[in-house]
Amino acid sequence: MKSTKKLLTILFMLPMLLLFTQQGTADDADVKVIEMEGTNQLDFTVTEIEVRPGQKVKVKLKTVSDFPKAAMAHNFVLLTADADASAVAVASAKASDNEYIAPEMEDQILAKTGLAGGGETVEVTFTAPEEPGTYEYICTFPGHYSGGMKGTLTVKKQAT
Ligand SMILES: [Cu+2]
Repeated sequence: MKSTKKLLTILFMLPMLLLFTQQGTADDADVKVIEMEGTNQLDFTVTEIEVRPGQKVKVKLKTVSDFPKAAMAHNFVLLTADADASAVAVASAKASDNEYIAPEMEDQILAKTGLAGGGETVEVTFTAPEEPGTYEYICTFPGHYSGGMKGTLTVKKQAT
């Protein structure tokens, strides 16, 4: 009698265990995909991103332009909370041999793509910071940050 009850309990719990396991898998695959374009007007078409702490994020950036890549290309560079965006942009604008990323500024960079010329798409997958707050992202192609090419990634617990 007792063992039957035990067996029933186990049988009852099995589906729940499976459910939990499946949910775990679903969470791992829960990547927030952000698709945006970079324009000749030096804009990201998405300037505000909201994510949960530690969420996996994939940013895809496509450059829409007919100009040659040397004249018009974009990247997505996510900065640390206390980064000096202007300093990163100014230094990186000189790093033409390193896809416009100044090596000495890497400690202020959380995630970055390569450069996308017209018609090209670049992407990066990263884990959002655990610390709630606002993180700026910029394009480090010369003149683009000062031309207004930036946006903010907000980490908050109730992000949608
Ligand atoms: Cu740009």
